[in-house]
Amino acid sequence: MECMDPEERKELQLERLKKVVKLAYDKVPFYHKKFDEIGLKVEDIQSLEDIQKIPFTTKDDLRAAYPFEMVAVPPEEIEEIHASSGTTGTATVTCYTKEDIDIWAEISARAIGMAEGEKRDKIQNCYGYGLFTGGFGIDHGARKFGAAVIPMSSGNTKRQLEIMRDFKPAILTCTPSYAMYLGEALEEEGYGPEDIHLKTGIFGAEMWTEEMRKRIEEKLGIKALNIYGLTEIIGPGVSNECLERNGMHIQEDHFYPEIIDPNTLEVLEDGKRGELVLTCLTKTGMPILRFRTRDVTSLVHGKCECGRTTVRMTRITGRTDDMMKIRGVMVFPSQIERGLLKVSKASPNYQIHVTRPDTLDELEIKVEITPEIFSDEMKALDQMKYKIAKSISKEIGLRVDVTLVEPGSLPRSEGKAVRVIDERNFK
Ligand code: DLL
Repeated sequence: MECMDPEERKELQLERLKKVVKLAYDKVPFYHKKFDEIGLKVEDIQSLEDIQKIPFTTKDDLRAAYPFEMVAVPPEEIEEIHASSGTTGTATVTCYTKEDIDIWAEISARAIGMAEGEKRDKIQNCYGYGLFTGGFGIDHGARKFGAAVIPMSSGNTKRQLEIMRDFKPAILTCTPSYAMYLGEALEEEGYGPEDIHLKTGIFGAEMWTEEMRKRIEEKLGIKALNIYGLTEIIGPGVSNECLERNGMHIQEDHFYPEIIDPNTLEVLEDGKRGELVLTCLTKTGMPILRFRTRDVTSLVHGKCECGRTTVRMTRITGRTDDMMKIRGVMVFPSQIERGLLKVSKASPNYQIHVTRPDTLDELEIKVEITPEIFSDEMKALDQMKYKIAKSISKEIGLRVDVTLVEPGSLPRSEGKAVRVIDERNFK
């Protein structure tokens, strides 16, 4: 599949697209209504280009369908359920049939194959096991591949390092920031790459950079590969880098990618950067057509040195909405504002700063103090700071640092306020 003639693959994609469009129209009221509203018939999809006639699906559509309204099969056919890492009220749910799990296992196994996996290998899987798709996605893939999975889940770094030295895993799977942290912790314990046996790492679920890749590779003595995926589509493995580390191969027999201009919503020509839109061609539990991922990337066609013919997507450099992923948790600025303004007398003039001083994300909220409080004593200021931090943490589920700044000191804007300064530099 990965090396097949691209023209033949297109035929397969079209055949699968027609089938999934019919399933979505017949079984999911949301799609039925959307098609009827614009007079679109299932038979109108006769070529891959016809996909552009289909309306987009957004995260809000999926939220509105919470929890199971997008499901296309009877409940007894659902085998596994996952949800996005959104905090209160923002989760999107994905339901998998047995066949969907097989597809997920297959693409995740391909990711392991791309990472030089061999059947005798052990995989230390430090993605979280739970509603998050990371842990189970890699787990399903490792089993399908025939490698041994060490289901560590995230956290407990000391134990992770012990297992890494004693069990001698060949492949590490976790977020890039945790890989970096593990590398540093290994060094602090007085060990180096020569004391472990890793050859590759499959890292994703958050934005990272080439600089970060170099540092991880040095610290752990491995080749670090990028893996992309999202709950709404399936989970990790929608695309993955091969050893060439030259873009992530999209598993095109299962997912049809398009790049759109997020403003005009026009499909862009090959090579242009824009928002990735994905259609699941084979998933039946919850068929998803033209999902706006909000992730910014570009597509690269043509054969890769590795021999695979699947289209590659370049590193994600940003999002077209305001969602931030901080320490793996989805955070919207609106949640921060809500938390801030729940505190009486807190000023609505604020700015969100996200940094990654070392390996972990830090979140700082700068809040202007109102003139009344400004003249107050230190104790009152400290209390204000504490209340704001607590209220925001409650809203987003993450610890935040609050800095109170002088009234009028934050920049004002005549158009949209610049609320978020993300200094993590993913470009
Ligand atoms: O993060 C699935 C996953 C697990 C991918 C393990 C890779 C490894 P969600 O929690 O639904 O699913 O978050 C999906 O995370 O839309 C991107 O914004 C971001 N993301 C995922 N992979 C990458 C990556 C999982 N390699 C959202 N580079 C996506 C940049 C990524 N961003």
